[in-house]
Amino acid sequence: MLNGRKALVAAMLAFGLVVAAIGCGSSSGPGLPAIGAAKTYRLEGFRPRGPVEAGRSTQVALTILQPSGAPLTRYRTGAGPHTGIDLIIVPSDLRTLMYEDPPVANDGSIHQAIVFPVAGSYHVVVDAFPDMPGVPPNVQLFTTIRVKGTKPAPTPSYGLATTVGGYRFAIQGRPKLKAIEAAFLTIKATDKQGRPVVFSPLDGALAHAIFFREGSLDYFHTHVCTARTLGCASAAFKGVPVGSATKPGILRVGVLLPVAGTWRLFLRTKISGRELVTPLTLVVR
Ligand SMILES: [Cu+2]
Repeated sequence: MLNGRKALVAAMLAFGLVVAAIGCGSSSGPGLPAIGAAKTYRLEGFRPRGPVEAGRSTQVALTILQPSGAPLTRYRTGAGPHTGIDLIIVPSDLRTLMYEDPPVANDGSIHQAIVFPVAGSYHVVVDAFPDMPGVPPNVQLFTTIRVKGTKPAPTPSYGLATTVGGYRFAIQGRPKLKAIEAAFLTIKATDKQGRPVVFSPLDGALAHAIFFREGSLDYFHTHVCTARTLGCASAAFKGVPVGSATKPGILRVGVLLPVAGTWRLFLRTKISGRELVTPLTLVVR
């Protein structure tokens, strides 16, 4: 049991944190040789550059440059955790989450139309899965988009249970989560009649659990899988005993969060052909 837990910690750290460090890069001032930058992946030609309007379709565009400076053009697709690249965008108040798997053009450029629902500052996570020998299984890069408009209504205070699209998602018990300590959450999903829901596979997993920390917007992403979903079998999840789902309507979600604080969990699932994003809140001591 202990070995399993240690392996979970190691593998989750590798997936969620060490890889994130690649995206941080090191800065180089004017006149200094760009030693750090040459070793890191980075975003090139990111758009939009200036503030955009809320409620209107906006083209988000980017290319990932490899440490060599060449654009990254080969992404892992198919039965991996994702379709090659995830574009995850959250407003800084974490009221909602936007998630896209944009197509990659032959030159490595990525274009995705996004409608930003309300004014605010939006945190952009580009989570990419390169398909090349000798590269990390995934690369995470971050940036910010500013959206103008009227001040939105206050963010709802999500708790341990949320109803979305008529389905109630409830974290069972009162989980005692600690920073850098692996744990599992049990989440029960029921329909209006109280019956357990039936999940359909979505992007290679039965559920995607995407975590952001309030304030700092630290990011962690894991999956719930069954024998029928292969989204937990890729190199990015090597050795991770990720969550499981053995009973209808019950998801077991593996959690390993790096720092104490309040974390918003966005649970992506598919029920009756409809994709749902359910916000929940967790406190990590
Ligand atoms: Cu996912």
